[in-house]
Amino acid sequence: MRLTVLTASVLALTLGVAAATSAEQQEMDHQHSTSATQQTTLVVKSAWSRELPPTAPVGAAFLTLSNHADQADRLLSAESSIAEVTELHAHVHEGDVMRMVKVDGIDIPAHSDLTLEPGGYHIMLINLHKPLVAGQSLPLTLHFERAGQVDVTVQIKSSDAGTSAAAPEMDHSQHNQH
Ligand SMILES: [Cu+2]
Repeated sequence: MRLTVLTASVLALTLGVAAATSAEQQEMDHQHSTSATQQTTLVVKSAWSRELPPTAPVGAAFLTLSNHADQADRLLSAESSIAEVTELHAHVHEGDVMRMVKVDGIDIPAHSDLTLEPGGYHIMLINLHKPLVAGQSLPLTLHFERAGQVDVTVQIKSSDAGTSAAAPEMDHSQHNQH
């Protein structure tokens, strides 16, 4: 009797998982077809990162998002095979100190450009699997609420190419504690 109950619950669990997977698949299919038709409405430009010493555990990616659609869109998340964790970050002022905070998303108003740049929004690459070397590039996948998935190639610039002069140095100390 006990075995029967157990079997029944295992079966229910299995069915539940199967149903969820199917729904998830349909959702993904839907997103893919959506992104195919809307891809051109969200354009990613000038994606770049800065070279770092080989021992640096974290890096950051910057880019410009151009939303040509009639509706606002939202960058929800990002991922890269070069980093263990990828987060969306903003900088906040606390007195004279600039501190990075993780954000849940970055809004791009309709028919607008939004630039992620040093001292502002950026995509944080945490626990790098390999060094960021000038002249090379890294892959980045962005997930948008409306435009779906967009793959980007991020160019790694040398640190003396004028990329650091425009903004204050970022405080990465909180990441080093991991
Ligand atoms: Cu950051």
